[in-house]
Amino acid sequence: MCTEATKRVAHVFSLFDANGNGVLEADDFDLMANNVIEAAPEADGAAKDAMRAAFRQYWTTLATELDANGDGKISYEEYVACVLSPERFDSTIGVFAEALAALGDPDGDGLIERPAFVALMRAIGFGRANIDALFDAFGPSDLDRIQVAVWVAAIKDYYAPDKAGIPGDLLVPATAV
Ligand SMILES: [Ca+2]
Ligand SMILES: [Ca+2]
Repeated sequence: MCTEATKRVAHVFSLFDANGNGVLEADDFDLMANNVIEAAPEADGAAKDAMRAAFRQYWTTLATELDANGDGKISYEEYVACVLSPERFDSTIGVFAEALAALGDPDGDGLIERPAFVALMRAIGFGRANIDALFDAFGPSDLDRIQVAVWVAAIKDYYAPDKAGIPGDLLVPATAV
């Protein structure tokens, strides 16, 4: 895996460790799911349920793949080994990406306005300047909207172990200007 990929997922690990105790647990994912759903008040119930389910699947994939001793905690080293293994994590991140992007497109027209994008990404914990840099990298339209499909693809790329120099790298604090 490349350095950029490691930096990307290290940042997500720090954000997902919502209670800051250095390991991921089921509680972290429940907390994160609630925060993200609250950031999309216009989304319908089905989209919110899908997001909750996607966070749960994210957690259960980690727990099933990694938590051999069953103590309900995932370390950074375990996390990186799993999420950067496409054969173990691709389908989970695909579900997660679709659910997150759908929350940002409550009217279902396939487009996401910047405020909706910013609200969701702030809820996860990314920095405002990083979020705007990413949105700009997606090439928003004149109405400052991006395509859902572009965002979904970028989320999947974010977890790709061999990709560098991608828009998702803009979310890592050290690379922001
Ligand atoms: Ca934690
Ligand atoms: Ca829309």
